[in-house]
Amino acid sequence: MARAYFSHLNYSLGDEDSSVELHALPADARHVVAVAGSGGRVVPLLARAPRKLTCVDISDTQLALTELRIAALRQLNHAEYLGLLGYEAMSIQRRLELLATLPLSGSARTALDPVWKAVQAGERIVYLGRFEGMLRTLSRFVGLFTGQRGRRMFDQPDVAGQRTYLDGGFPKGAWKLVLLLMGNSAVLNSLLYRGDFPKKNLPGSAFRIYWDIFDRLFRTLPVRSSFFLQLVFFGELRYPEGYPIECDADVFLAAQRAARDTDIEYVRGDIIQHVQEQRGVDFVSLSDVPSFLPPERERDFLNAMKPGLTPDALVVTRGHLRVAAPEVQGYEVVSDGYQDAIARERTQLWRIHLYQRRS
Ligand SMILES: C[S@+](CC[C@H](N)C(=O)[O-])C[C@H]1O[C@@H](n2cnc3c(N)ncnc32)[C@H](O)[C@@H]1O
Repeated sequence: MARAYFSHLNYSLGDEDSSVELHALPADARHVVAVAGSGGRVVPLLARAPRKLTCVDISDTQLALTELRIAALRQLNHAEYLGLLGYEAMSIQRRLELLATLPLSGSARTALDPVWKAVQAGERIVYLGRFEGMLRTLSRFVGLFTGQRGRRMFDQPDVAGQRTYLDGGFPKGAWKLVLLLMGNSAVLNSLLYRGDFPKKNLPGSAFRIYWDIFDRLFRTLPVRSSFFLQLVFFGELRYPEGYPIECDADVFLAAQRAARDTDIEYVRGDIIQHVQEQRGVDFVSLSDVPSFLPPERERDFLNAMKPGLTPDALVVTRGHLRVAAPEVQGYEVVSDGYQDAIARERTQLWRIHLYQRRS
């Protein structure tokens, strides 16, 4: 396991649109177990009011940031939540006042000390992670290479306009250079993973995979609606219609109501092992954890979790350049039933799979 990589604040906003997991999660779930990450991928799940939510991560810092988000969700109104996290403008003074009111565990407070300092220095929480820093660096290259003609994609009136612009004014040659850079895993490695990048197993070059991802985004989704595209082109979020789903007012309010009743636990450790030790888990959101597991575990993680799951539990996985192909005995692969939600996912970075336990 890539311990060194995962021991700092790696994600503060992330690169997943959790609308797929939210769509797949039934309203009557008893126990949801989810990889914490920044917490932004977990908060929306509360909108379905599960009886219990366990946030699991091998990183104290990621768990602490998740605890902060959930404390903020319980305590703050929507505008305060967006301001505190840095989606919207807010004075440093006000952010510090709000932070001071949040009831956090001692360990979360300690782990988040650097976050406090960054907020004091005027930084925004959602951009503090290493991954978000990497995207900001990338956006500078994108700006350098594609300039105003690249950003003009965001001025197109609709998806049809984007398609016309893509085949007309968009600087395709410069864009190709950017993707060659992005597709070069040595560059990504040094920027983000410091050598712990999971080994790609999808067929085709990384360049081709990125080319297809962005082509799909430009041709099928309003570009302003994708926080990922905004980060790539501007290094920050400029259009609220593309904020991640935790910011959606309806999702926020439903999650807030539930957060006050749901039994929420934070567990440091391996999520596969944690599920295995439970009984009655009916939904597992694994993100791309399987891609980081040792080969044998990557193959048998579905088997390993069986003792912890209810007879029809749902497991959701994501894979980027590396996609796990687990043994599925005792499960039905139900991904096809979710293709519409997967096609609407606003980053398009992921191969998303859903497995339903069948006994
Ligand atoms: C794999 S997820 C991906 C993050 C994501 N793309 C996002 O948008 O936030 C990253 C989180 O998984 C955690 N992690 C990695 N392997 C894990 C494991 N075996 N069990 C629990 N958490 C794990 C990491 O510490 C990190 O916070």
